[in-house]
Amino acid sequence: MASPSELPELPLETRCLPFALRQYAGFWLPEAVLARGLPAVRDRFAPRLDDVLLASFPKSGTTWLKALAFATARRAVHPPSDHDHPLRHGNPHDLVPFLEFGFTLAYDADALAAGLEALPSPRLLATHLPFSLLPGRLAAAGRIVYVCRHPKDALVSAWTFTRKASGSMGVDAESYSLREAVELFCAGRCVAGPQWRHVVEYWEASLSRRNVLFLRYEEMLRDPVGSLRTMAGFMGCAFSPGEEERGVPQAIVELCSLEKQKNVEASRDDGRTADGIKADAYFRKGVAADWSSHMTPEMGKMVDEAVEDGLRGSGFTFADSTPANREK
Ligand code: PAP
Repeated sequence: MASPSELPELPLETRCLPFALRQYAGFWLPEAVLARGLPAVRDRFAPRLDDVLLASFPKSGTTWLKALAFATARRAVHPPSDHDHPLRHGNPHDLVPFLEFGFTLAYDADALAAGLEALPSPRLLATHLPFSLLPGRLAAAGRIVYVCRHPKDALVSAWTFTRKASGSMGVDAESYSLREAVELFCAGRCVAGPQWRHVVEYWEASLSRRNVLFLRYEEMLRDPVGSLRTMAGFMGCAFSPGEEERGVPQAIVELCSLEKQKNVEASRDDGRTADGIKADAYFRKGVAADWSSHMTPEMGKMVDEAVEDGLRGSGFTFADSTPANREK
């Protein structure tokens, strides 16, 4: 476990905006997360058996997953048709906190730990941490829902987000090119990278543990209601026949749709999340295979080759992400 005194010894990457990264236990993580977030998650956070942890590599569908999980878990108190539903006013990131980023940014870590402790069960929490860096109790206790996305789309989504939101993070990303982002991604030098390793760890965990559900963003786009039913069952709050009859799963999918969410007042114009990040940067196109509108075929090939290399021997394959498959 990295301690602040060891940090200067760890390999450093400063070209991947918006964060300075350090390589730790095989992954590149924001320096600040290693210094404050990860140690606090390990030392100050007490997992519960009924916690639901939403996990992902960045830009893989986290915001959507947070909205769906919140709307599903809290539907008795906040029916999706409710005009005053929290998802009609707030950003999903403010309803489901990131553990490691919360502790990284917390002014008072003790107060944050106490706030998490005071949350009613089942708590909904999120993380971009790799499975192997979750505290043992967190990996073993609770239910983990992981969402995976095709690497080229996650990469393009991260690059566009960085350019749009970096100002609100105090970073100038004007000249950060896609080519540079591609090269760094292929070397695994991106937030929580290598991406393929992040994915394979959770995928393997989902094969051997009943407390890990592995979802794919592309499959969620293809069948949102079916994916939501799977998730609700896994979270221990399956839809009843009566709810199915009343169309509750469809209403939740509608409430959480990209179109609805990007038009929520808090996520429009210059709205910010509680962390101060430009909220509309979390909502863009939300489709599969958009990488082809940004990358040259050569960049696409570079990523494919790096991913193929990284996946060799794992048995894992990503969804088809050729543009021709976009609408299937
Ligand atoms: P995060 O890792 O910073 O939390 P995350 O939500 O995982 O970001 O990824 C953002 C992507 O999810 C964006 O994809 P794009 O750039 O390719 O468009 C965003 O548009 C998409 N997204 C956000 N909300 C939704 C939603 N409700 N439905 C579908 N996709 C969504």
